[in-house]
This record gives sequence, structure tokens and C-alpha cells, in this order.
Amino acid sequence: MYAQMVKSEATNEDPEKLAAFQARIDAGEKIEPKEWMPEGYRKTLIRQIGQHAHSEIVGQLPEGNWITRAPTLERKAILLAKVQDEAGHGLYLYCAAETLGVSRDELTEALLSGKMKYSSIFNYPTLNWADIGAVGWLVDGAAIMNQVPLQRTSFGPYSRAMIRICKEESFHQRQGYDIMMKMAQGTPEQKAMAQDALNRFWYPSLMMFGPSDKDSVHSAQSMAWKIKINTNDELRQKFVDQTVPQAEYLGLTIPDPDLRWNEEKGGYDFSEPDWSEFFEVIKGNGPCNAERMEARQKAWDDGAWFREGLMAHAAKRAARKIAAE
Ligand code: FAQ
Repeated sequence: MYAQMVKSEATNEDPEKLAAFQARIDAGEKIEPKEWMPEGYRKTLIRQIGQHAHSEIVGQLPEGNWITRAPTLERKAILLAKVQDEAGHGLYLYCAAETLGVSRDELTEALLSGKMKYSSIFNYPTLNWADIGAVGWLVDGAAIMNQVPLQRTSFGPYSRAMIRICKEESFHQRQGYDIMMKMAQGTPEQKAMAQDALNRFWYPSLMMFGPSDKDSVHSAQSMAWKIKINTNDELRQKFVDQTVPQAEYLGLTIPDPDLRWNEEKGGYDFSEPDWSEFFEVIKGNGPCNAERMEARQKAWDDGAWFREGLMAHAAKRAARKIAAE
């Protein structure tokens, strides 16, 4: 749908303006909110940044589930800080999207009506404490792999939000790895829990990078506009190459019998995730989709009185200002 919109709108735009815009992108310039941009560029950014913001917010749910059950006070404080960071990331990203002319309320309504997506990964359950380690290590690890290049994305507000977010994601990845290390060096039962968490989170983490390049609808145009810097498969390969030695250090096994170092390409050969599962999850049929959307809907409904109060206050202040002028 978006691809179509991008195409039809792009053809109606002044070719000279489009060429000048592309020249700025090619020269590495940042595009700022009030500057001219093709409609397709604006809409692609709203889709990607909005989806990213929703992911940060929905991503609090599987981890928030474990704050009250963290094994020690220190672990609890760390997890609490991490989950609060994710809320902050969602807010920076909603603000970046707002500079493109869409409100946070409109974005939330699009999520709740199913028009917008959030990352597939958050539709998998966190069943025990080892899963919190696996989420930090693998999910935040995959998020960083994707987001470090996005610091160089062409849209100024998105790029600047990414710089701050990446610093925090780096701490998140380390806290997850630290939990895994403790579990892997613990009792045989704890090590088995760590292995089980890796088994369940490995392929869903590989799916976070999106479909394989041949099935990616948006990559070509998004890369030409430098909204995306790498293809989905490039980032997935980098993630595998970085993560396999980390699993070896933990004494854990990646659940892929076909995983092999390929000297020629200087990277690992690995099995693709089950793409039919991925497409089912993003259609809404994953293990936790209904639960996640119910939680978001409840938060939205519970906040209605506050939004209304805030709007009434803003209207009153505006009326007072007009009367005083
Ligand atoms: N889940 O043509 P492409 C985090 C959709 S980080 C759901 O390749 P694109 C941190 C895609 O939207 C996680 N849907 O798409 C954290 C499109 O459908 P549409 C969030 C997916 O946009 C950690 C269709 O498939 N990070 O949360 C997914 O060029 C721990 C075709 O795909 C970002 O969002 C997926 N995994 O590339 C928080 C990073 N993959 O929209 C809490 C920014 C693809 O046409 C706890 N985003 N789809 O209906 C991106 O880099 C890109 O949007 C990709 C997808 C790479 C995700």
C-alpha cells in the first residue's frame, strides 16, 4: 500500500524539485522538518518512525511483566531503568514523527485500528527470568545493529533521536548479556533455562530485521532516500556474526544445526527463520498479538480523562489569551 502511494505521489511532483532533493540526499545533507520533501519520503518516514515508536512502547510489556518478579533488588532496579528508557525512546520517536505533520494521537489510533504495525518480536511471551536475559542480549542486540546505522539516516530529527537511543540500547544489551552470563555459569538447571531462552528467542530475533531482501517492499526506495542505510539481510548477517562468538563464550549453543563459518565470505552461513511464521505474526496471529493490543487499548482508554482534561485546560488558556489581546 505504502509502496503504491510512494510511486503515484512521486510521479506528480516537480521533477526538478525531486532531482534537487535527491542531490541533497546524495551529498549527505540532513533534511529538516520545514524543508521541502517528496510526499513519499514524508510518508515512508512516518511509517518507519511511527512503527519504531510503537515497538518501543509495546516492547515495555514483555519485560514490564518481570519487574515485580526480578530475583534481586539490584536486578529489579536495573530492569525498571531499562523499561523506563524504552518509554523515553517511544516519546523521542513520536516527537520526531510529529515534526512530519502527524500527531501522537493519530499514530496511536492507527496502531489500535491495525493500520500500523510494531515489531514482530514483541508478540512472543517472556516465560521466565532467563527470557529477560535473552531479550536484553538478543532483542536489544538486534535493535542496536539496526539502529547504529540509522544515526546517519537522512532525516535530521530521526537521526538525532537515534544517537541518544543507541547509547541507552548499548547498556540494555549488556544488562541482558550479564543475566545470561549469571544463568549460564549457575546451576545445571539455570544453564538449561538460559539455553531454552536462546532456543526460543533466536529465530524471532533474526526476524526483527524484516523479510529477506527479495521480499522487502520498501528497501530499495528507502535506501535511495537514506531512510535505511543497509538492507535487511546485510544487518541480519552482521547480527549473526556478532552473536555467535558471544553464545560460545556463554557455553550455549545456537539452535541451528546448519550454522557454519564460511571462510570465503568471512561470515557465518545460517538457516533462515520460518518466514511463514513471520508473516502470520505481522498479520496479527502471533502468540501474544491479542494480549499486546488489549494492553495498549486499555492504556489508551484509561488515559482518556487525562487527555480531555489537558485539552480543556489548553482551550481555556487560549481563550484567556485572546480575551487579553
Ligand atoms: N516486525 O519492506 P520491508 C526496539 C513489515 S527495536 C513487524 O523490509 P522496511 C527496541 C514492514 O513494516 C524494534 N513488521 O520494510 C526494544 C512492511 O510492512 P508495511 C523496532 C515488520 O520498513 C528492545 C513489510 O514488513 N525497530 O523495539 C518487520 O523497509 C527491547 C515489508 O518489510 C525499528 O522499527 C518486523 N520485524 O524494513 C524495545 C527500527 N519487518 O509497513 C523494547 C526501524 C518488516 O508495508 C525492548 N525500522 N516488517 O505494512 C526499520 O529499520 C525498518 O522498518 C525494518 C523493516 C527493518 C523493521
